[in-house]
Formats: sequence, C-alpha cells, structure tokens
Amino acid sequence: MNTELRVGVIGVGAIGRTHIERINEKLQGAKVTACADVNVEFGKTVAEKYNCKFYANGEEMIASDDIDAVIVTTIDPFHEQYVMAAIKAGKYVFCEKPLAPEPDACRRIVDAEMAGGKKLVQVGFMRRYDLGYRQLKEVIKNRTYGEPLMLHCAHRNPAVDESYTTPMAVENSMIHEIDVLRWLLDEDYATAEVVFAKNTRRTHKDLMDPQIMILTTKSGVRIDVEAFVNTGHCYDIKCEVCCEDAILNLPEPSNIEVCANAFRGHAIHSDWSTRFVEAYNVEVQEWINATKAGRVDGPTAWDGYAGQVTAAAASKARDTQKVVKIEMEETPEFYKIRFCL
Ligand code: ISE
Repeated sequence: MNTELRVGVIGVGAIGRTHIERINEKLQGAKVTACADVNVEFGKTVAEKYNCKFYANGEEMIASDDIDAVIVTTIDPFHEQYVMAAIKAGKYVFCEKPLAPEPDACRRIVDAEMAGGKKLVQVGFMRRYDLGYRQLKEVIKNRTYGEPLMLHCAHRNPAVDESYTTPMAVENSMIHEIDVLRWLLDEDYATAEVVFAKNTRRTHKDLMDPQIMILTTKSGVRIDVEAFVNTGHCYDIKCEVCCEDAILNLPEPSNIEVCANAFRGHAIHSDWSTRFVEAYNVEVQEWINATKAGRVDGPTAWDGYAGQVTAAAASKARDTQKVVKIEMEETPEFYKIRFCL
C-alpha cells in the first residue's frame, strides 16, 4: 500500500486521543480518518478537533469504507466486541492491553482469528518497543552471557486513585512485566505466586500495596516483580537479569546530570506516559508499517491470551495465598513467529 493508511479509533477518552495525535502529527504513512465513542457529544468534539468522521456506533465504523485499519482504546470490557468486529471485516486491528480482561474472551478472539486464516490482531504491549528492553532482548537471545537464571524487577508508580484496587497490581500494572519478560526469555510460565509486603500508609482500604509477584518459567528461571504503586515520588521501572556470566540491568532513560546544592544526579520520570513515550511512538509506527505490508509483527492475539492466562493464575495465587500452576497450551503453528520482532 503506497497511499496513507486510513485509521479508525474506537474510544477517544484517554490514550485514544494520544494515539490520534501521534499518528497525525508525528508518525509517517497513516492518518486518522474516523473515530467512534459511546459518549456521542464528547466523541463529536474530538472528531471535530482532529478533522475526522464521527461514528456513534463502533461496529459501523469498522465495517465502513472510510477506514483500512482499526485502533481499539475503549475501556477493557469492550475490547473483545470491537476486535471481533475487525476480524469479521478482515481489517488489521491494534488493541490496547489487555486484549480482553478474561482469558476466555482472549481465547474466543484467538479462535476467530485462526478460523479466518489470517493474522490481523496486535496487542498494545509497548514495553517490547522500549530501547532498553530491546537491548536486553538482543543479549539474552544470543546467550552472550550464558543462560538467564533469575530476574529481579520493580514496577513503581507515584500514586494511584481510589478506583485502583488490589487485583489491579497484577491485572493493570504487572501485566506489562508478564508480557515483556515472557518475550525477553522466549518461554511460557509454569507457576505464579503473589505475596504482600507491609502496607504503605499511602494506600487505601481496598488496595494492598506493595505486592510481590513471583513467577517461574517452564525452564526454571525465577522472577520476582515488586509492584509498589503509591511510592509518592516516582515512576520507576527496574529489570535486573542475572545470567550465568553477567548481571544485566535495564538502562534508565537518559537525562541531563545536574550538580547543584551539594547534590549530583538526574531526574527520573514521574509518569508512564512520558517514561514510555518513545516506545509508544515506535510501537505505533511499526504497526503502521507492518499493516501496510500486510503483516502482524508485534505482540499477537496469542500473546494477549498468554498474558491473561498468566494474570488469572497470579490473581488466583494472590487470593488463595498459594503457588498456582499455570496451564498454558503449546503455541499453535499459526502464531509461531510471535517472537520475531
Ligand atoms: C497503567 O495502566 C499502565 O498501563 C502503565 O504502563 C503502568 O505502569 C501503570 O502501573 C498502569 O496503572
């Protein structure tokens, strides 16, 4: 396809708008030509602002000739219906994480995509596009420093509001580690466990914070991930990979070093949207390029499914305070090229 890819965005409340701006103002080869939102009044103002056609009905937009490809950025429970509509229309679709909240819903998407015989779905796991994680991936893939043995990770947010409750540490935050570490190590998980630390004074009654998720992979790599979402001061993502011959660390995004007031250091990010802004840009640009070339290069519907199967096991482990075995089927041939970014 030599002409611009015409993209329709469903759900323009939050990250949907950011993707519209990114596509129209920063990236190459695509234009947002339509958008849809259940909040009609608000959706119309967004359509007017970005000069695209508004649809009150998302399915109608997906089926229309106004667009070639779809971005789904609605609230999570609505992802399945729009991804399914895109598969039915034979259009490429980028769906923000999670593919769907329940593993069964993800499985229905996988089955529908396989039945259609063509990969169309990409899931928005943007960490895979972060330069630092890509550097780690290269070294781990080549076994430059031997086998990876254990990983120590942290996912720290400055603060969350009252709507963020205990299950969300796994399902909304550590789902990123679940995906990116599976991709880094190129293998599925075998068990999950979640333990609690002492609660911070900054939390509220429906949120245990911090929490530690412990995963083992099928080959025996041991992973611990700390989720601490009310640090009060920073957005901080850590990933330390202990290999046989070296310890590897996810690099910090670069920032000027400041020396003042008898202190030397550099600022770190206070929000995920700035920490991973470049990763988002690369992710959406690569999606545009692959879509125009008729391919899915990024995280597939199967990856989305594997993520939710693992998250469900970790949630069960948290609720029962037991180690839970993860039952994950072999990756079907259809999805076998999943790790070839
Ligand atoms: C949020 O929903 C995200 O996706 C961010 O990337 C993550 O860091 C944050 O913890 C989540 O709440």
